[in-house]
Amino acid sequence: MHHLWKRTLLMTGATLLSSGIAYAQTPDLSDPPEIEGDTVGDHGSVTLRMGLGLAESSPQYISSQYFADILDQRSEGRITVNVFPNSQLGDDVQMMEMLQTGTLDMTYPSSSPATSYVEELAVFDLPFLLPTREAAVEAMRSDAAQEMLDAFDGSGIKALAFSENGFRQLSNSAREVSSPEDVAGLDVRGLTIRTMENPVHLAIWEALGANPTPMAFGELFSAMEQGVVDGQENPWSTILTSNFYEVQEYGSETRHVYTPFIKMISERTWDTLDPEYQELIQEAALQAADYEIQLSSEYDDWSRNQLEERGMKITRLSDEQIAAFQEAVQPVYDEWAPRIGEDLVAEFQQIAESSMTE
Ligand code: KDG
Repeated sequence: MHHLWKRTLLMTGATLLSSGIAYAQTPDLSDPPEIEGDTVGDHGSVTLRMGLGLAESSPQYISSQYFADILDQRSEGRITVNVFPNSQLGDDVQMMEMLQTGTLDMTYPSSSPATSYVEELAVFDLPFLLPTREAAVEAMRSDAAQEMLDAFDGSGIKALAFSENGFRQLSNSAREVSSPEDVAGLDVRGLTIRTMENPVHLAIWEALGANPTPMAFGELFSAMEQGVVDGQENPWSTILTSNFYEVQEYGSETRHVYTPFIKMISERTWDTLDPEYQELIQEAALQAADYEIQLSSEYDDWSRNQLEERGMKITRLSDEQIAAFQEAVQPVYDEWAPRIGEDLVAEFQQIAESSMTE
């Protein structure tokens, strides 16, 4: 299994080469850590179906194949994970509901649409809260974050681990953007921006004078292609691996939100598993999450550079320009910090400040 997904990626790359576009499909990625640990006992054969939103070349998919490899190897082939990318089984909201009904075993959504299950997750949606990957990882591995994962218990979803979707960047098809005024439009209409189905993201783009439009990820490419929305916001690696650059001319390095992924399993599935299989799945989820963060970090700047090579005009923002965005979205904190919990917000702000002084 380990080498199958590598061959898949190479085939994907070869497809691009056959079309005459000599673009690399992935950066030179770190190999996954060697799979260590004892083989678990024979508690029967299990096949887990996992639905993902992103493409085969994404860190989300590559790390999920590593997750599958760990389970395959440490169960001597008794635990199989079949991974379905590209939102083919549904979007994040639909797949979480499928976990609750038991019609899907696993999924790996952004934390943002999951705030309907655990409202404290919205702390990760607060704009410009976590400025560095180090701060984000410390926040995701904190006791407070573990309490958010535990808060899913009883919802039909067991949340196993946080990993990295990444720093979100603005893209659009209308104009270069380097200020909130460019988003709102002074003598032209405000940009229509697709957001995840999350109230804090709606508030952010309303505060910036845009017309926010919540929409499932799987509908986004065609909505941009048809001009239903002017733009969207996602990490560079998603904009690249989901080919958004084909329908988005402009990018702005806003890094306005750091979004985690959450690896999830259906409680109906979980409850059928022997405790030894449960322990292995939990351990593998954390190992795959750490690997995914590593992959995402290797994709980040490389993806932005690839997007420029493929024709996107990407505006890098100065500290002063970022400060103008931070000032414009301050009302989001005024509204949402009390709802999320001032203590939790303050704890993550402390993590952020410490990371800037280290
Ligand atoms: O499966 C996860 C994807 O759907 C993820 O990219 C979600 O960031 C996301 C978005 O913008 O919907």
